[in-house]
Amino acid sequence: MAKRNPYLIAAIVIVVIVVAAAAFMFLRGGEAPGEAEEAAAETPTPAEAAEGVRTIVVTATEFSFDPDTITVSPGETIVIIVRNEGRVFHTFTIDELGIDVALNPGDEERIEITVPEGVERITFYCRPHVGLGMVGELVVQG
Ligand SMILES: [Cu+2]
Repeated sequence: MAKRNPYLIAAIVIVVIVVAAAAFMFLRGGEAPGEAEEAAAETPTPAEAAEGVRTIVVTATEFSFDPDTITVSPGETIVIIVRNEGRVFHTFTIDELGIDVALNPGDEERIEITVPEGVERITFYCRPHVGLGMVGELVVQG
């Protein structure tokens, strides 16, 4: 009877484990990118959800934002998803924070905002339609 070589058995076990791990990672890697892309636009990332970052969807139409008032806390970080559901170009603009997002009809953009301390209100508006009352505000409370 041939005596089994313990080193050979150990080597075979290691090869089997490595191959299984590689196959597992390959299968997972094949699925992940598509899911991540789809989820990115509308839902908070896992990190945001874990940290309790609020996500607020704001729709822009002719000629208003809905909602047009958002209550926030000083120092809070929020994510605003702006969707242009109208038929003309709109912007979501906040001068104080250097935000100026352009949206063609059907566009959607994700904006992360950290609310500064020491302010009571932050106005957002649409550049072409501010004169038509297309404005809103972040009301800072707390
Ligand atoms: Cu507009």
